[in-house]
Amino acid sequence: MSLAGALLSGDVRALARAISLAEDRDPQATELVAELQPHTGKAYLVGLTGAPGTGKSTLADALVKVIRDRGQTVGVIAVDPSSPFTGGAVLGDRIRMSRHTLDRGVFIRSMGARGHLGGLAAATREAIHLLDAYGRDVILVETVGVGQSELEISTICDSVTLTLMPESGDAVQTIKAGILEIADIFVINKVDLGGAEKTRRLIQDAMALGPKQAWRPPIVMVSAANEEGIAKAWEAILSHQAYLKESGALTSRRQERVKQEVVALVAERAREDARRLLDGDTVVGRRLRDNRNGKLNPYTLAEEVLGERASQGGS
Ligand SMILES: Nc1nc2c(ncn2[C@@H]2O[C@H](COP(=O)(O)OP(=O)(O)O)[C@@H](O)[C@H]2O)c(=O)[nH]1
Ligand SMILES: [Mg+2]
Repeated sequence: MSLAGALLSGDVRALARAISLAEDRDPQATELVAELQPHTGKAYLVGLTGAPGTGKSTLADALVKVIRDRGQTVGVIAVDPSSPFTGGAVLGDRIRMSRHTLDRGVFIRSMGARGHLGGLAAATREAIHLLDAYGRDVILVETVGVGQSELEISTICDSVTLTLMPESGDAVQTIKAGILEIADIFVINKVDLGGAEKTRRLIQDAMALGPKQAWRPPIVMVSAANEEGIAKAWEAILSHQAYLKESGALTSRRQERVKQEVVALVAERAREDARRLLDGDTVVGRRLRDNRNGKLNPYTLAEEVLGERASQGGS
């Protein structure tokens, strides 16, 4: 059976293999995703963001239980740019998540960059499509919790939670960094440690200063490790989903996502073409290598690459 056929029939090894191809940025993965496209669009995508250590993995684990109790299947992708099988945090995740290993309704995978820096977002997108085609009802995407990935995640997912913890200063940092805007739901974790109320007020005050929005992100207080408040957190995500559907924002969000994805795919292809043209036996490649005095203008060369690429029919 083809890999696509096996994946659609529910073969979990086919799914794992396909995700590995995506991780390796193997063109086969992109072809596979394109082939599976008609089978996607059914999963609900939830992004879990927040600084490292705030409890995203613990929250993911607790959410998996709630989602499974409600009879839905779930896939978890933990995005970690370091190698997928090194690093204490990821190891910790795997031990924690191991309570779900016998449940066929749960699939958990951490995604590494595998040396393809910059390819992680593309690999993550492909993994999401693969899990979607595989038939998962819900896909949780845990980010590594720094910078760019936080902003990208909001374009990849339908609903985004931002996890904060009390007294860590990360709430203040988050507000300063302008990351507040990506949150559809705020999750204040580790309420068992105390000080959560202060964090809640910080967030509330910061939101009051911001522009009025049709969706007011709720603030949910949880203790993920003690599995307290998790059902409430899931309810908040579901209310956001209902809001997106009723307001039509789900359609526009997904359109925006397709647009971003097209831009990313075109950029990835163009980057490869540029390297190939510059490394190859081409006019522009020779000009680059013949350059002895270091006076070549990269802007001019870029124009030449684009021109040469167009004259070759674009690929
Ligand atoms: N006290 C307390 N600790 C928690 C809670 N949730 C998670 N932790 C701990 O916080 C640490 C970081 O959690 P983790 O889920 O790995 O955070 P991540 O880096 O955001 O994925 C771990 O040691 C967890 O056991 C909680 O509700 N209360
Ligand atoms: Mg984690």
